[in-house]
Amino acid sequence: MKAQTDPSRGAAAPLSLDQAPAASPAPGFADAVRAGLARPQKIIPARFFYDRAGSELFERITELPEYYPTRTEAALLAAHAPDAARAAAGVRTVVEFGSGSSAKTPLLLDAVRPRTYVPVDISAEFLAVSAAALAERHPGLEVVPVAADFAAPFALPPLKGPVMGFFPGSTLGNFAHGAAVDLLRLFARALGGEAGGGDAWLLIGLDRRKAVDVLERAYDDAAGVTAAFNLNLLARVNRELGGTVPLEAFRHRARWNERYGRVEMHLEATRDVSFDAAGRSWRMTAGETIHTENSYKYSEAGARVLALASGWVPVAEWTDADGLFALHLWRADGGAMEP
Ligand code: AVJ
Repeated sequence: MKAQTDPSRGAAAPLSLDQAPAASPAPGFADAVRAGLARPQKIIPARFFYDRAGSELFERITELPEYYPTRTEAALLAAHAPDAARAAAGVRTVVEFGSGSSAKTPLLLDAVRPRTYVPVDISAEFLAVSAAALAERHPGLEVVPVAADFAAPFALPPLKGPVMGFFPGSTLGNFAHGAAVDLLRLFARALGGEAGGGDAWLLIGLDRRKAVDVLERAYDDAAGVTAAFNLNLLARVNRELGGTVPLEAFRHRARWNERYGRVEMHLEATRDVSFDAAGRSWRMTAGETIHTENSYKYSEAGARVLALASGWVPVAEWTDADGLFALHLWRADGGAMEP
């Protein structure tokens, strides 16, 4: 890895994404790109969207007129966090998975008033900033940040129950159904709810199925922010993996896949291209795509099956007037033996 030594670089005019300076690769990124680009349908996993530029672009997505999930979920939380707090009475600890900037957390903490808040996030930087802000806003609240990838088995500090997990943002939508069940089982175990006889709850936000044009517009906005978010993945390959991907030869695609019940994002080659990345040479033909994200959508019935298949019992569901998004309250089923 070459160090950046030219001091004029940081002061230069804003760099376009593909000219940005080299950066050290995120753990697992090179392996994921090597494996993903070698497949017949090329893929790069969605979790690599979120470098600094990608996280900033995602923040802009959440403010777009077409991207309804964030503001709809925030309104649902404002309206129904007190209902969730009443249903799950006596919660002492709230654990948030993938807390990120924790923008929605105060709405929940104000209603539940736990003693301890445990934000779990892969970004230690995000964690430190948001943990400090929350501690200030909620005097007396014990904040115990955990820097971990919530999608891999991770250790939590000993938790005082009852515990409520909080998983907003329809983040679960990025996981295929089997992986979603695995993750939800992991949450049940981590929160002490499965077979441990503990009392555990999960408040989870899931985007709903709806008209295809509404879904596709939410992932292909008029201002092109989602396109920039998707293309940043290739810019990141260039920055971190010595890539020579010609960004102008790719276009953003978002399309609903009815069979799987998901919005897919792809990066489509607009001409035959060849480039280097992660120590290999790659070729793509015009029209070929790299699949970069799945965003699964759940009907009410679909969400119920998901819960019951993964160790949780649906207790309540709150949705907006247009049925765009839903907040679900589930309770761990305690591992009771069934005949
Ligand atoms: C953060 C995974 C919930 O799937 O809607 C937004 C990410 N991708 N626009 C989603 C995303 C494109 C978002 N999640």
